[in-house]
Amino acid sequence: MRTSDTGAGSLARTDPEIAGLIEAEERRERDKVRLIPSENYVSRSVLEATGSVLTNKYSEGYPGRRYYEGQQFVDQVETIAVERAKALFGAEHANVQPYSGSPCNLAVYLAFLKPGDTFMSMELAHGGHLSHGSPVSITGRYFRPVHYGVRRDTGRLDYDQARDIAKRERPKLIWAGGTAIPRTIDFEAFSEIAREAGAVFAADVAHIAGLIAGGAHPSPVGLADVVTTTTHKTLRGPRGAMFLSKAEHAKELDRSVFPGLQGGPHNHTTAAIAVALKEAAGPDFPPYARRIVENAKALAAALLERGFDLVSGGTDNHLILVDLTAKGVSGKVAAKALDRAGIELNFNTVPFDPRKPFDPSGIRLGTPAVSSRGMGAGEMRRIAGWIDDVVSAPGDEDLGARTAADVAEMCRAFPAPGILVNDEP
Ligand code: DSN
Repeated sequence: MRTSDTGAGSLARTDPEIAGLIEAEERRERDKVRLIPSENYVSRSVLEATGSVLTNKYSEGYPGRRYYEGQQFVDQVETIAVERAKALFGAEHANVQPYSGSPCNLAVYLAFLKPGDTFMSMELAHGGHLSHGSPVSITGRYFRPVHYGVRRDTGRLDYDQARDIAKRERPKLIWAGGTAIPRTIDFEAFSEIAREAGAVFAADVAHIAGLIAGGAHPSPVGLADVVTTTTHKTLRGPRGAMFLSKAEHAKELDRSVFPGLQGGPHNHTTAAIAVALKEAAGPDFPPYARRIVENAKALAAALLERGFDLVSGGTDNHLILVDLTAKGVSGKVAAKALDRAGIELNFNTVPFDPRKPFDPSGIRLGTPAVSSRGMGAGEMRRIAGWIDDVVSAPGDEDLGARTAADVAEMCRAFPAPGILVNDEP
């Protein structure tokens, strides 16, 4: 017998308000060109695992060493996820329990540093991440960050500066990676800098993990002592995180995640990570990773043709950072106008930005989600044209509405993975 909260469509019956909002979000994701470089579309299989009964289960500890009974299936799920992560990235050790990217990075600090210790990372305003020592993050308050950045003349990462700072400051830990880096990261160079400084080398590959898995970006695995990543960006899994490490650091890092920072892992997320890792090991994944980069290059070229100023002059990966100063419009004004026009991206600081982070000079965009829909170079050129039109007249509401309709029309030809809602008769 069915009760009121079981069976297909139960959410629509028990909580139509939330069900309606989820359906509205599905339509929004279906009808928009989504260019936020840290976002994507997961498969229906990943969504199913995320929405499973595994959310009911507590399992503090690690497979075979839990503090609660009833782990017959959860242990298998986590072991499969760990083994798939190790195999996909060629790592000696993996841990899939961190709740998300910042807690995962915090585990690295807990394993290797004491409060007040010095570490080195990329300056947030140059493309780093909050958890790499921003003054508003616990990582900047409890430890002592020193930062490298990009060169003013090229917009590219300044490895000489990083080496000089490492020699001078002798950080205990060095981070490579960030959230707004449009160029290939030279992990060999960072490994050498860390070795010279006697520092632990940590690579945060959250943005590019899917490119690495698909062979479209060099891997730091084997060079770095620990590699952290979220699982929901280019890797196209659920919201979560994991780290990969050398075997010698496994114990300390595992202990930092549990019991150091977390209680029970989110087993529904672990299962979905396992599913995503299986997808990432499949034959469709390398072409998807290559398409992301090809699309980013096509979009960058079309924006350059239209006079946009791209930080570093272009892109090698999934991400484009545009400095709108010469266009006479702020990043925030442009991002909001583009969102009304059906093109979703985010405002972003650019290196040496004279404006404040909440209304900076740039916009950040990327191609993971549009590539997951199967869009290609022709669509990238259309998107660049729409961006140009809207950024040139951000206050023109008719233009915004017309563009949004054109965007939705184009999107209809490219079904979004995981999205079931369909208004077609
Ligand atoms: N918030 C993520 C991004 O958008 O890059 C990083 O954590």
